[in-house]
Amino acid sequence: MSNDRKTQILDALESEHRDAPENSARRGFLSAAAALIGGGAMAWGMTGCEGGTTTSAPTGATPAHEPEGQSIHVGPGKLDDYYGFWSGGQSGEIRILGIPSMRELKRIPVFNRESATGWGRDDWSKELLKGTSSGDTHHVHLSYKDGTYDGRYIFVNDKAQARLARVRCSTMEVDAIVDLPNSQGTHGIFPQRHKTGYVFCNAEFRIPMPNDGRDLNDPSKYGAMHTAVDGESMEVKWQVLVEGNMDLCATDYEGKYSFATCYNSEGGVTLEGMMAADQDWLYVFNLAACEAAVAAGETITVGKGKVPVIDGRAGDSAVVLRIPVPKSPHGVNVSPDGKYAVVAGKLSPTCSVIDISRIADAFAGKIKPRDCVVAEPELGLGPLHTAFDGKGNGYTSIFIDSVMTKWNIDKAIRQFAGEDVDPIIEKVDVHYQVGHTNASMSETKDADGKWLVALCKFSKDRFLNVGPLRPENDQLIDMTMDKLKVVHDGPAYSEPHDCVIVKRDLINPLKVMDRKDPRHEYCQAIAAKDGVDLLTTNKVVREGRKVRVYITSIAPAFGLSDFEVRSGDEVQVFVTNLDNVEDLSHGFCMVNHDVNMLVNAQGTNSITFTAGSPGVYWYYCPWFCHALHLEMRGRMLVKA
Ligand code: CUK
Ligand code: CUA
Repeated sequence: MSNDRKTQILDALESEHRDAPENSARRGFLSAAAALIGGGAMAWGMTGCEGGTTTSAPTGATPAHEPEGQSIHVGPGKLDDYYGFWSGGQSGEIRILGIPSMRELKRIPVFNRESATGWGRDDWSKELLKGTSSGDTHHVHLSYKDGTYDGRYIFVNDKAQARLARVRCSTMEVDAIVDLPNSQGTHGIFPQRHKTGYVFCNAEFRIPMPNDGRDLNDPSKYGAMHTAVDGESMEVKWQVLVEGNMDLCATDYEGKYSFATCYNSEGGVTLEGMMAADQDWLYVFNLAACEAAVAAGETITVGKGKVPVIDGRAGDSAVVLRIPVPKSPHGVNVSPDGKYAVVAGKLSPTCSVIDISRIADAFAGKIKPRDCVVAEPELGLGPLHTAFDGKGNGYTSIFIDSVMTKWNIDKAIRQFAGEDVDPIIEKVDVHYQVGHTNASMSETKDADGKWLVALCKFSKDRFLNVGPLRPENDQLIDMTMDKLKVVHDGPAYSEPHDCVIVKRDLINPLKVMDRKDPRHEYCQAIAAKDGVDLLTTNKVVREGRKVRVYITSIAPAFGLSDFEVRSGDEVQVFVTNLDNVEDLSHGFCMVNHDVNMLVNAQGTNSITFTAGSPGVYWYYCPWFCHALHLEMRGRMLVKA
């Protein structure tokens, strides 16, 4: 595109933005030209921050007589009321924050390699990661029971490598990673909400089926998979193949349906192609029908794959329904009462409200799929995701306008039915270009309307300049007053997409590891072959060129102060932490060998490396554990 043309389009988008800040009704779909350039976050970012729909006071300037609201100050030694579980985007991790303080409490390495803990370097994590060291986490969701969190598991996607990982809340460590077959760009995921049943995973990118070199440049033959993973066994159970792509995912509260937004019903492979149609779909999957099809063997296999695949490409069926929604929809969120699925229009200024109770009739052919839509309020330019307060209101993130729009679901339904009511309650500026949003307990039946988070993609000028790569800005908003109030700017490293905010009493992690930990079991199974009990033994076992070194640790000493190997040996070191003291972690770092791992209290870890050239190499405990922590070290004596 020529620079002139770019400037023209940017001007158009900017003036569209400037001229009509208060009147969203004036704006229809993004014009093709504006959308074309607007599709790049750069352009949106350049225009979106200037003024716009300002209805709240600028943050920082506190008007007189303002109600107090909730305090975000959590004093020294005090605990936050909520756990926030944040995805870490390209960092490949999950983060745990305290809410409302927004203090970062922990990073859980998932798909990344991490130096502090040795994740991606120790034996157990290497086995799970199968040689990869990068990932792209977007969506974190916890396991459910009866519509609320049961505190057992956290699930997270990897968009980069089409995987689903599970973290055990007891240890806040990954215990399983599953590859999703026939999938690229695994994006939206959502667990079932009535129990730990399936976790559904959407493939965002359409690919040939199988993707073995056939149909390379025939996109009409591409498809995408909606994958059902068993949240207990972490096995892929079945997949539904559809023709369009799938973006965000949601489930109902009863275990009947899963949902997937489709922004590329066109099957385009270019930007223009994907934006051509004014309507795309919300796919609805009928889970009982899916299970029946699998049980009856009405499935295909893709390539040499073993997973049963239901072919849902032929149009609406008992298995899959396409509810038309405008235009290139993004988020889908289900209201806490379980009644509505709210689909954000992205390139349409609307959200489509789907009455879940009507879906059965649509599957039965008694009504048209589109008749499931009971409201379509105009909320602003670029709606992406919706959170809820449990009081009948939605809070939709509006990317281009850089606002959060608070609106009333009932009023939106009445307006859609012809009544003269305005569902919009308020818009509050956020800074800048908000992507996801979530509210305390919003994804459960216990949504409590206390705290709202706007995960902004750009921070621009909100923090000290740290060079070209700036932090994102996760803004905390108090929902409890008459007006929404932004109360905190939270700089975040690249790049949280989504978060969930969970009442603290629902999460009860262990204080020290228990020996039922899968990592300990993995290590003990290897040790057992050498007749070694990890809890009592310090010993070196040689088997050809392989050497296994079993070491216990109690602050401030390792059970072995030296061991001897030969240069070029494959050395596997097991460290078992016998300290039974809360917060007393040890670790094992072998200098000059790229070897470093964490060993939690009552935990075991192992790491494998090749002994370097002859000489003395110190190993040491890298976690400050004792007044004599620096003395907690030993020597590896490497002979020629
Ligand atoms: S996506 Cu990032 S703003 Cu991956 Cu959930 Cu919507
Ligand atoms: Cu153990 Cu430092």
